[in-house]
Amino acid sequence: MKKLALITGATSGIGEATAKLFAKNNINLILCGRRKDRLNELEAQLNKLVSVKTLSFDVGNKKEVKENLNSLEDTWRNIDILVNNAGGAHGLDLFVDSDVNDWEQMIDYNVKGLLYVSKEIVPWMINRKKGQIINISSIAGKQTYGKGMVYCASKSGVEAISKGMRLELVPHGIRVCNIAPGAVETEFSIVRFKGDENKAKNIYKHFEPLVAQDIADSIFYCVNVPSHVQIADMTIFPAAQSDATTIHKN
Ligand code: 8X3
Repeated sequence: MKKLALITGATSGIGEATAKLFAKNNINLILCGRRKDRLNELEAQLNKLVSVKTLSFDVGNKKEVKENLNSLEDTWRNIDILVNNAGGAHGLDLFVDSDVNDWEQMIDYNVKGLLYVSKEIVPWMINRKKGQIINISSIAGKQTYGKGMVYCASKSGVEAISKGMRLELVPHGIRVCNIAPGAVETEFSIVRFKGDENKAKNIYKHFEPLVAQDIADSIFYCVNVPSHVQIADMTIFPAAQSDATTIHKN
């Protein structure tokens, strides 16, 4: 029987690459994101391969999360794999210069959004006594760097949530995997720098960054290990990176 995965933040980057890879490998999909047009495009591409449902909502809005996930018919609630990927960084500034709206977005999406989505889906997994949860964290969740304090705090939150979920869900047959990427060239830095594409491009100059596909491949590896194996934590850097702020550039 085909597995079913729900992916948040499926409209771009790691979420989109994961959706495509899952579809190629016969995993049915519930794709969630804010941008309806992108969801529709992706659905049109992938429904040739697998069954696809799209839900357009904002993970930071608890009412929207509840309503959308509870609109799923019973068969779509048999979710085998939840990929909590939605989130991002807003701003790269000293705390004293940083914008309160940026903090709120990062905490609302990266922490509260992940919790809102999981709160609806985890009970369905508990009922089925199985499931896999992949939380997309960041090296920023393991190492705090200057000008990234609130982003790092939000991703430290993801790390704590992954550990807490594992403690509570392992007895229910649910495996929890935390994936912490380093520098991945996606829309991540464009969003962080509020649309400044040059500034974003500079981050990835003079070394070969990861691409979304690299993380999708890692996610796919984690969901395909035998059922007695649980990849608890995976940190993935480009070959040129050695910690959050150390990148060997040519
Ligand atoms: C993305 C990687 O290094 O900007 O989470 O924190 S980093």
